[in-house]
Amino acid sequence: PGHKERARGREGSPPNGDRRQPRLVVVSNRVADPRKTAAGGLAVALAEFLNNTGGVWFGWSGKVVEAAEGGVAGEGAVHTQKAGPVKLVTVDLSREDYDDYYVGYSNGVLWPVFHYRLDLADFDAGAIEGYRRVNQLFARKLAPLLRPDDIVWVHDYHLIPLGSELRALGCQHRIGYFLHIPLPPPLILAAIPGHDWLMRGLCSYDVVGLQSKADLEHFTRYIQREAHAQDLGDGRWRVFNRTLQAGAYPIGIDVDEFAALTQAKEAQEMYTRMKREYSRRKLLVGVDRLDYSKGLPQRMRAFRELLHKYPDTHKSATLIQIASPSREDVSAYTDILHELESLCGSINGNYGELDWMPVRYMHRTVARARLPGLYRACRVALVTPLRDGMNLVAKEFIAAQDPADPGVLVLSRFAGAAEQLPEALLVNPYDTQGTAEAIHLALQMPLEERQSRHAALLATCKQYDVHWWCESILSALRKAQAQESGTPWLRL
Ligand code: ADQ
Repeated sequence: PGHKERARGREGSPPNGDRRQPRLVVVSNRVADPRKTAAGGLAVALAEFLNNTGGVWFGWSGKVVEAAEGGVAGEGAVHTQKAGPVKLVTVDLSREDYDDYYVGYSNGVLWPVFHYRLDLADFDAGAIEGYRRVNQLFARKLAPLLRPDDIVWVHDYHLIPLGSELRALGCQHRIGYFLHIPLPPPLILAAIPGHDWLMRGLCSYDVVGLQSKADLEHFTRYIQREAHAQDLGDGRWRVFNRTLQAGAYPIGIDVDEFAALTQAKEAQEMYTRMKREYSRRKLLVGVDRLDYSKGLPQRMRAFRELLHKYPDTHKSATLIQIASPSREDVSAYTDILHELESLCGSINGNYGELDWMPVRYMHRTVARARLPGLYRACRVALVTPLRDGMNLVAKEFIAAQDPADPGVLVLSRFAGAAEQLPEALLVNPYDTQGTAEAIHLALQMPLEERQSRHAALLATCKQYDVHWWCESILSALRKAQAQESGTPWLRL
């Protein structure tokens, strides 16, 4: 059966049809219309799941209003829209809330620290208040919409305290949380002023899902050390007078959908165009949001080292680097843009020939339907983040390959995906020489080795696909007992 049927079969009910299934309420910073093709893997996964089960998707509308309606700063207007079986509920943010919650705290503090970049964190005391304010706003707007047996699933670093804010309003629902980015070791977390408040908020959930075993270990070490958590076995912990289930649930992609996209018209056209245009070259590809966690300058230096050390790659190796614009109102992102542009320029200036440009760099997003064609036309993918929760590009590249003549994945050992994908060529992106050598190996890898590595990688991606991920977390949540509330969950 197709994946849609499988998902529906496992859920056991047509959309909205069976009241015995608890309703799912997903909360994330941004929401997407599940009927439209979204750009990212997560939006696609959640959209499909909600499409099959019905439910609510709650989040920020993406709109910043100069003075929120009603005149009270932070009190955003709520919009409700029906999208097939899914109800989309969104809230506007005031300028001040957007600046503090989104730019200041989420992307100025939590993103860098959780990616081990204390040097880039801007610990502005004001921003944490905005972060708390918006989480309270979300809780206030969401709580009245909840039915008693709803299951609530909160996503990502923007909304860590949402669970405790909902509990403070009396919500006794089963509430789960998934962190899409890495969770750093306790000593790095401890650099965040208010880390105890943040982590206590994380412990208000019934299920805490993390991307990797390493992240899970950091979490359990933290709660043991800082909150004397008691290990109840099987991933269950007693902490702050509650019981929670913590687990590593590595996010996957919809392999079937991606493989089908590879055969569709737009991807085929892209593939043919690339093959024709670069018939004499061996293509390497990088597809990333332009973010300092993705290790783009380090990747370019490794590629430059490859050209320097292995003249056999001249006139042949061509790196197509696509970096989509991201968070341009955070200053660290402008710096990385300039550094990358200057490196690409100097590589092309030093090594380029009239008929060969080693780097094709594009600062834009590629339409999702064309991506599989691009991946398939390339011999090597460079997925070399300095730190990454998972990295879905690695899995997309694997899913798009022709198993008879597959490309090679060069993968950073610091991507969450490395735990699951040891058959990739794992590299340390800080090691320019070592990465250059691995790229050279990838370009020269014989067919048989490419095939056997790819087969193993594809099998893992299929086994742990996005449906497995949704199912595992939701089944943990379904099993979670509504907790006896001896003492009410106090507002922290
Ligand atoms: P991201 O940091 O956004 O996600 P990633 O996992 O690579 O990183 O997902 C990016 C998605 O956007 C992929 O589906 C990719 O195809 C697409 N994309 C990226 N650049 C693109 C471009 N230039 N053009 C078109 N599409 C592009 C966060 C965490 C990750 C984690 C995911 C999901 O940082 O570690 O894997 O959430 O949990």
